[in-house]
Amino acid sequence: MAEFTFFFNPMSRAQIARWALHEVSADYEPVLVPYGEDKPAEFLAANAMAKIPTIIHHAQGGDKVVTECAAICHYLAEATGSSLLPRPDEVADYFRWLLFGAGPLEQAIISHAMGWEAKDAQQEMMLGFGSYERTMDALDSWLQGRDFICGTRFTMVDVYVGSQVDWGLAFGTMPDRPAFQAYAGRLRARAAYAEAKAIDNALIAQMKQAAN
Ligand SMILES: N[C@@H](CCC(=O)N[C@@H](CS)C(=O)NCC(=O)O)C(=O)O
Repeated sequence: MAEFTFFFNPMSRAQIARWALHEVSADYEPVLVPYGEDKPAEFLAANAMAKIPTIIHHAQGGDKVVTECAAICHYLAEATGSSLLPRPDEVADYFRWLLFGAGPLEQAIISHAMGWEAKDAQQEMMLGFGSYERTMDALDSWLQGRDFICGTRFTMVDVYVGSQVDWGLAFGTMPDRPAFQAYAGRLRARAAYAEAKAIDNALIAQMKQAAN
């Protein structure tokens, strides 16, 4: 049995988890979860939200289920003792932006794409991301003069935050700014990014062909 079971669909956020799996050279068994009714029972038992990605780590002490892309990325680095874990001087930036990515950034991007925004200053104050513009400006200014979230070194937080930027630029849900483009360019040069993308893109092509 592989060390990790990976429930995924190539047309989903599971691409983030696959990139993380490849960054840590994980031994994993992919299990395709179709959209619609026919979801594997093992998947539904593992994740009551029925959301992908979901992983099961067949660890020595027993199976561990991990959901949420940000948690999966960090967990994989921890479980494999990866060099992509933050060093002591990177911990603050690493967790600050990992949680920023899973909270304000994701919510700002999705809300903006759905056409939802705060109606007034009172609502903006209550929204964790404030506004789309504030969120974009905060990330943009952080990336000025930095190669990666923690500075010069690529760490696992870049898989998560970087995926949001990569997807945001690809789908036009994030503004096309020089700091975002430069960051995405550095991420796309990673061997593990290319490996994971090639697998998902091939599967997407197969699925499209089968649907025609
Ligand atoms: N907060 C979750 C979101 C996962 C999510 O929404 N996945 C979508 C695909 S991108 C999904 O499983 N949709 C199927 C459904 O909701 O039934 C994460 O970060 O992993």
